[in-house]
Amino acid sequence: MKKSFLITLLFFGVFALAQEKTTNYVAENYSKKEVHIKMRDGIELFTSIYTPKDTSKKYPILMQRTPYDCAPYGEDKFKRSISPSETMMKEGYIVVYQDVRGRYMSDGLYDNMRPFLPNKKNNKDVDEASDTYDTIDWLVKNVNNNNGNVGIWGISYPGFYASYSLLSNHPALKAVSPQAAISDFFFDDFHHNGAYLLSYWKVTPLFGPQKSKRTTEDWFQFPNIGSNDDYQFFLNVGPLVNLDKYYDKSNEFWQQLKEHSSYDEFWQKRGILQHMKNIKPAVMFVGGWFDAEDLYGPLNTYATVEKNSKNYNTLVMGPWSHGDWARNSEKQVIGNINFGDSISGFYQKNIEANFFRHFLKGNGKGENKLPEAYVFDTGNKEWKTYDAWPPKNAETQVFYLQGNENLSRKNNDTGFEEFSSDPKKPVPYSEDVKQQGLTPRKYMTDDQRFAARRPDVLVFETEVLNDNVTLAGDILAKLQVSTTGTDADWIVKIIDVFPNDEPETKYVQPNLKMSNYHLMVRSEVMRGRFRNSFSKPEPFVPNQKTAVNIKLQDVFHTFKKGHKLQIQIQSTWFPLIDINPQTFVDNIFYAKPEDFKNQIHRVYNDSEIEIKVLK
Ligand code: PG9
Repeated sequence: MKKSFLITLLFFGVFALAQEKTTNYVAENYSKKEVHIKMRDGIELFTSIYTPKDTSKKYPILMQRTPYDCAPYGEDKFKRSISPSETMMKEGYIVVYQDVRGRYMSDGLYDNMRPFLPNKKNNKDVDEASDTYDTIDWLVKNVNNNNGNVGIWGISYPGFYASYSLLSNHPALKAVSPQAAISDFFFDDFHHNGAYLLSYWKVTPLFGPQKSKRTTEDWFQFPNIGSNDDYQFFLNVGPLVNLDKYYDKSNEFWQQLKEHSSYDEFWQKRGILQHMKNIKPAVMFVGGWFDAEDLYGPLNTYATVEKNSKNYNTLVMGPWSHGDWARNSEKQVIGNINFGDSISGFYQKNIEANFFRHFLKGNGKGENKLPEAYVFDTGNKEWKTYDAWPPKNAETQVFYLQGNENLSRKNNDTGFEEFSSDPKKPVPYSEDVKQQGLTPRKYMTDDQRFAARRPDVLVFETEVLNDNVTLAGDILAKLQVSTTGTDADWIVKIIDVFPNDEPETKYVQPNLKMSNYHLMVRSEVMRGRFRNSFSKPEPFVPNQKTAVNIKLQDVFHTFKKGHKLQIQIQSTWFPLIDINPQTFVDNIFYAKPEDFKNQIHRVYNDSEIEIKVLK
């Protein structure tokens, strides 16, 4: 099996396989051309163009720009499915796929999250926006039977290029759907609030070495760690620098990750949010409430465009993990939880196809009856629509982390809870011994009982709820902490505790029961050194009470009557993220074995959890 197909399979799950049945449809109904389009600096980008054989009408162009190949290559070989969905494939569009600069059959050098150049001076000043402009310009002038309107969509890294396309300012670009769109690698994918995602280490080669020529084959190798026990492998490795033996200097990305451990100019100039203003095309951001890879991106890019632009800008958030909405699964199951039937199909037919049809084939005036926010309540398991996100009637409420594991609206206790945090026995992020793919996925809805029963995880819980409580929007953990050390990570988990009589289902893994299931609804880490600034890390003063604020990404979840709301606080989360030595060092990637020290951490009872509750 071709490695890039394996990569697609890993990132987008069975989606690629499940399309077997539509293999003939594309070949029977579309013709295919492959071209190398010359950019303004002379570099040529490989572009694959699928055009409906029915030439009785003109079609808009739908494009995806990707770092993950445009396979199969060859004008006589056809993708199993094209377009964002089967619905749109059968409706008929001219569908275009392009290898971005420096990838596979395109020329030039790759630059991870290539920085946008706002003030281009000449044709040598190129970026993904200029490449998109030059590509669109060539397509509308050279592809037969197009109606002059262009749409762009993409999931994940292709989602980043979709967001980026909004900066091209080509007049033919009318509708863009960035989906699970990366916005900034310091907060999406490879880092969360400065903590390095060790769980991504195996995938580093994907963006590591530069290719030397046009190729339809992968030019990188994933490491063989010789073990299926991720926790033990990474614990045995110890300090991150010991991983160097797997990646040589040609793996540029591994060197960049090690050299830029703070939010320095390297990462800052690669973030796209700073440029998301005065956007003209219609935009529909899509994401999954349980997307382990890119949750920060869609939510924050949508909010930034909403704040800085007057264009048609909408949000769809479903009960999905990474890319689920593009699959044809009848049941929407993530780990142990089934969120319902035909959820992706509903989205594809009634939301996504409507968006593109209206702006690329219709009058494009925005009267397509789609709401500002189409969001799925992951507790009640139902779609809701709002004219704003977060909803205008969401009210801020505060809970306090009180004594006796009490999560209370009252702040009576003036003490603290404390635990010993041992780098040699970090809290596992999952009970699963091996991560299922090259990137984390299932843990987002995993049961958290295993953690609640550890002495190095603090638990705070409400009484059994007398009424439903619907959280809608972000969550702010305003922790008051101290440590005997000079650095520490702080992880906050929001958990829906099911009642003991919760009905069992066939989806729950054999060693678990739905009775008393501790469903993780949201989680986030703050690497404590970055509590005041992501670019200027600061040590803790030992034993000094210190504020650490952690914003957890939005949720839309009803905690039902009979359930409990639980908060867990811990300082290791392994090997999802790397281990903080708990001694302040310049760069954790170069920490030495003697820096890793057991420390006593305290969480004071006046710490607050600020939630947004739907009235
Ligand atoms: N955002 C996803 C990813 C990026 C980089 C490495 C691994 C995964 C994605 O593009 O699927």
